Amino acid sequence: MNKEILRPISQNEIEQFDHDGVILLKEMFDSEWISTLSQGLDKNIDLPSNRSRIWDRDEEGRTMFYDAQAWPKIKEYQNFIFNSPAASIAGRLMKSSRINFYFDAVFVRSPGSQFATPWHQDEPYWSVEGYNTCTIWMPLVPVKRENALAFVPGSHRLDSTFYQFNFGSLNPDKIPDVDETNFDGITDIEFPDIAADPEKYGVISWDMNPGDCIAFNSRIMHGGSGKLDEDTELRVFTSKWIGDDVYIKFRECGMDPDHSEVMTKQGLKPGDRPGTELYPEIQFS
Ligand SMILES: O=C(O)CCC(=O)C(=O)O
Repeated sequence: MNKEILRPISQNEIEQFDHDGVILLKEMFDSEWISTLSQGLDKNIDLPSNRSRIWDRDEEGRTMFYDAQAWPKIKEYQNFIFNSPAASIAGRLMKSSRINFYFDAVFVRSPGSQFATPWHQDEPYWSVEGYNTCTIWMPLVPVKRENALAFVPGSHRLDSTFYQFNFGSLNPDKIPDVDETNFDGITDIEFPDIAADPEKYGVISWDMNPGDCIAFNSRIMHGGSGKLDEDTELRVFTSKWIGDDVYIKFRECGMDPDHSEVMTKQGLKPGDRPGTELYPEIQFS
């Protein structure tokens, strides 16, 4: 499997990532990485972490499974984090001198799931703050443009603090103690209704095959993935990377996934650069 990046990231791509906050990169991971992650995902579904839950279960029994920070128990994910070109892709796009792995998250929809991910930004939920962040979103099966994650280019540069959706409310099985957020008192700026008028917001998404990835800044508005055809599933692995200007921040509105407990156990505190074996610095070229 390819350890090195398959082709250079161009200056244009670096500028596009900075300007738009999102970029599609075709054919960056070979088929061995896709089968490694697919095996890891099967294990992950059998061995969910304590952050895992079903986000949606409809009357036909179709589901949307979510998990995050499962990598410490899944050796296939560890292999990907330490040995795949993902770190180089993220590091080069962010123009960072050093990068750390932040966490993994998976989004698995069974065939025909009509669940669409609510529109949101990621950074307001995270236990860190900074501009230099990069999520690598990888479908492990083909996905059509209308079912893939969609983005509002440039929205990572908006100054406003928007009221974000509480993902903790996606809990049909009533799992106790899930991470919740509540932006009451933080902001009263409503999150724009992007789904109602995607053209107005210049929404973009792409047809993708396994091996392709989307890299995006955690401040960008994104959502809308899902609404699958009856015979189509969607299995997505994401890895979240942090660059030079990112530091730990614990938020009054709550965090999702809330890392404050595990960070504190590692001896990390607000203002620290994430590190330790839970947020390993990865060398990249
Ligand atoms: O794939 C999805 O449905 C959601 C992905 C997402 O919101 C994320 O990775 O931040």
